[in-house]
Order: sequence, then structure tokens, then C-alpha cells
Amino acid sequence: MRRSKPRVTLAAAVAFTAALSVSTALPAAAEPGTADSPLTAVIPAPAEVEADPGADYRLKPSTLVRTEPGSAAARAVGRQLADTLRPATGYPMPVVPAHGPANGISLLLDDVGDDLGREGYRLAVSPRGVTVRANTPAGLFAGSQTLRQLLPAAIDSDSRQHAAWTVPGGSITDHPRYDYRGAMLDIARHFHTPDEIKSYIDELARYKINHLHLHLTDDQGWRIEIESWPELTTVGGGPGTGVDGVGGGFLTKEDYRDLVSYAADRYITIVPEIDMPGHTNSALSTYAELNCDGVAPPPRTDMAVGYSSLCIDKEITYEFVEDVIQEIAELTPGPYLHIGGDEAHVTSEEEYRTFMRRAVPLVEKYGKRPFGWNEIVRAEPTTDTVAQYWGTATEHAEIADAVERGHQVIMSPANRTYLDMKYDEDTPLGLSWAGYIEVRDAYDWDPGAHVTGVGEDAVLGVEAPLWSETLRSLDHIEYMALPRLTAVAELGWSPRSSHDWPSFRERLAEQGPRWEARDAGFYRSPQVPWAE
Ligand code: TNX
Repeated sequence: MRRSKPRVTLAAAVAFTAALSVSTALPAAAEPGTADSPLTAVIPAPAEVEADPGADYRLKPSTLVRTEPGSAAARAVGRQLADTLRPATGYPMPVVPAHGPANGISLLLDDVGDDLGREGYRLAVSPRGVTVRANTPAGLFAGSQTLRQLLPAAIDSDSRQHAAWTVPGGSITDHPRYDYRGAMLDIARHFHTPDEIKSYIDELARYKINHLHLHLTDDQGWRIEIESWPELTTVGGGPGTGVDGVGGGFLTKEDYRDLVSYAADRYITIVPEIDMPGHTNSALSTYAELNCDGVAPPPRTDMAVGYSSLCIDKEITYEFVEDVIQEIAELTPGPYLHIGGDEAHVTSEEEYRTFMRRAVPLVEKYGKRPFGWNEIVRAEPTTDTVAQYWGTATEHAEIADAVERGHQVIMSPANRTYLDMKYDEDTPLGLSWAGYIEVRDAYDWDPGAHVTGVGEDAVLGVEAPLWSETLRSLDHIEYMALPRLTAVAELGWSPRSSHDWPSFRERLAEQGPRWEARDAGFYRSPQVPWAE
């Protein structure tokens, strides 16, 4: 989606946003008939690539997007692809049922084998056209994201560009390593609007990330409408509820449903998080009865963590938790509901277990698979509970024991995947409690062998969380997420055997002009030989 970008910046960030001002220079058009990015210049790296330099295809004003006859979902993928190719090419790109001989771009549902699964695809480029075949529309969507990256960077511009729209000849066979490839956005510390979230979703889709975890509530703010507890958002979503009293806002149920459907159109599942029993000051300050002493504490917008807790011994706590879980579950078609569980520092171990032993079954009661930060395994919840590992250690007995009991794990080690950590000491935004994370740090680790006792089979996937204590605008989000988000995307999708920093940094360099073409800000890491 195209948007005008708000330019709200932290004082300290003003200089760097100016320095980042977007260049309008686009790469010169390649010679006619010559692809200017090789078939391998894709992030995440495809599983298999076979180049055929004699078989390039060039988009023409007459190119059709042909989709599987009778499949509305394939047609919808075709429409989205055509929508993304029209502005820069200026070609009409009609989307039509794929009858007759293949030419142009074809998106076909076909049996491409169990090995390619639900999201895999084959993409073949010949002088007559590009054909993507997949078992499901999700695979066609993944293949069409690859195709976008095979075209010159100018394809990402929203105005007509002069370029030879050449796709390099050959074929790609591709499928993901992990089912769950996620990103998290914290809209509690600073609220981010539905349009900003959609813009982030667009970025995720390009890199084949298929889950967006929304951190909806925290000490500072409550950012999702709950009808049975209506004051949560009038107080916790009001003005001045962002960190340091900056900003505010919340998602109405309608906003949330619209985001779910926007994400679903891009084969992304929303994972909602209501953090509990800690990180709840906004709820506690709104409803006095949720406090053990019946007294509402003042609202807080500082960055401290670990000071708040729902009252474990009061029955109303569980009525509240059930109402919230029920409403969120009803709004959410995806399988997961995240109940946080991190940093409950003022809750004793005994109380924490008591709480989680009641909260986790409520998630299941409303048909969702429980999800929590890794502390949740201390309560020995049902082994269906997904544990999100956010530690910095590579030895962690608690999580290893949980795997032994049968839990699946999402890998989000804070010193590798936390997009809110500074790149280095000069980064004007972000935090540094888990260290600095340069691009190579984000890339050079193996989710399936990172923590002793948490092997490949126990890993459901990876996720890159973006906490927003210091992030107030889409510019800030993009600057912290790009390029590291793409490193985590590659770890989640590409086969372990393809892992190669020299190759990754070269491919990453090609993304720079693409971000420039679409007016997305990014950090020009000195580790990457950025293309001009
Ligand atoms: C730790 S990670 C937190 C968050 C903070 C984040 C900042 C986790 C489960 N809890 O509350 O926002 O660090 O990096």
C-alpha cells in the first residue's frame, strides 16, 4: 500500500532522518533483453535455482497475467501481482483465466509434489513467459513475491519508469524451512496506526514472512477495543498514553478485523498478544477492582518493566481474563493467541503458576493454541503451548526441559532477532540491553541449533520482535527493521545448507535500491556493499 509518511521523529533522530533522505536516482535501465539481477538475487534465498541465460523473458505492454481457471484465490493473487507491476511499467496487465497456450505471466495450481508443501512453488522463466506452479494459492503468492524481486529495482516505484522489464531465464524450486516465520510489532508502547501496520505487512509479505504478532497491551497502553471492559481503551488508548506521554490511540474491533483481512490477503496470519499477568498497569489503573487492594495505581508511561501484576487471588481477575480472551479469540481467525507471561517480577513463582494454570486453559476453551514468552513453561502448561524464546543464552535448561516434555519453540533470541536493539553505539533509536545487533549478527546463527536441547524438530519457526519504546513513526520502524528483518526472514525460509553471509550481503545490497524506489527508510549498514 502507498501512504504518505508521517515525519514524526525523536529529536535525536532528526539528523539521521535527514541523512536518510530518499534518493530519487534509480538504476539505469539495463540493455534490452538483459536481466539486471540474476535469478539468485532473491531474499530469502530460494531452495534451488537453475539459471538459463538464453531464456530471459521481458514484460511487454501486451503481457497478460493468467491465473488458474475457476480459482478465485489464484485470481486474487494474480490481481495483487498485476497491481504491483502496473505503476512502474505503465502496462495494463489484465488478469485473465489461463486458457490456451502459456505466454506472459501464469499462476497455476498444480500438483507440484508433497515436498513443496503448502507454501512451496516452482517458477520457470522462458522467452515466452514466467510460469509459477504451486499446490495452493499461498504457494502462488510466495512465487509472485520472488518474481517481483527478479525484475529491476525500479519495479517498486509508484510512477512510470523507463527500464527493460527483464526476468532472468531459468527455474526456481522453492519451499520454506519453517512453517512459522514471524515479525512482532509493539503497538502498546507507542501506538502505530492501521495504515502504518499495513505498510509493515507489505514489507513482511515481500520476504515471505507469514505471521504478524501484534503486542496489543502493556503497562503504558491498552490498544484493542474490548466491549465487555470498555474503559480499557478510553483510558489506556487515550491521548498521551505512549512512552513519555507521546501519542496514543487504539484499534477498534473494526480496525482489527480489517487488518486481519489485509494480512490474510497477503497470506499473513495475525497473532494477537494480551500480555499478562505482568505488563498490565494500563488495565490496573483503569479498573480498580483488578487490584488486590482495590485501589487503582496511577497510569504510567515510563519505560520500567516488571512492576505490575493482575491480582492472582481475586476471582474477578479470571472473569476479566476470560472476557478478554473470548473477545480476542472471536476476532481472530488464526490458530494462536499469545498471553505474554514475561517479566512478571512482582508475581511469586507460586502465584505465576496458579495464574497460568487458569489462563492457559481459557485460551484453549475458546479454540486457540496458547502462546507465551518462554517464562510460561515454568507453569508446566499443556505441551501444546508454544514457547517464544527471547533469552540471550545458548544454554537454557528451562526451555530445553520444555522441549523434552514436547513443547514447540519460536526462536526470538534477543541478541539476534530484536529489531529494537541498536545496530551500534551511534544508532539514534532503540535500546541496547541485549547488545548491539549489526546485520551479520542478525543473520549468522542457526535457529535449529542455537540453544542446546532445542533442535530443528522442536523449532516451529523464528520471529523478529520490534518493541517500540523509542519508535514513534513508520520511519522509525523501517529504520530499525530494514535490513535486519530480511536476515530473520531468510533464516526462517531458506534451507540451512544455503546459509552463507557473503551471498546474503551481496543479495541484500540489491534490496537498497528497491527500498529507495518505494520510499522505505533503511539503515545503510557498513557491512553491506549497497548497490548505487
Ligand atoms: C523485554 S522481550 C521485554 C519487553 C521490552 C523489551 C525491549 C520481552 C518478552 N519483554 O517488555 O519492550 O525487552 O527490548
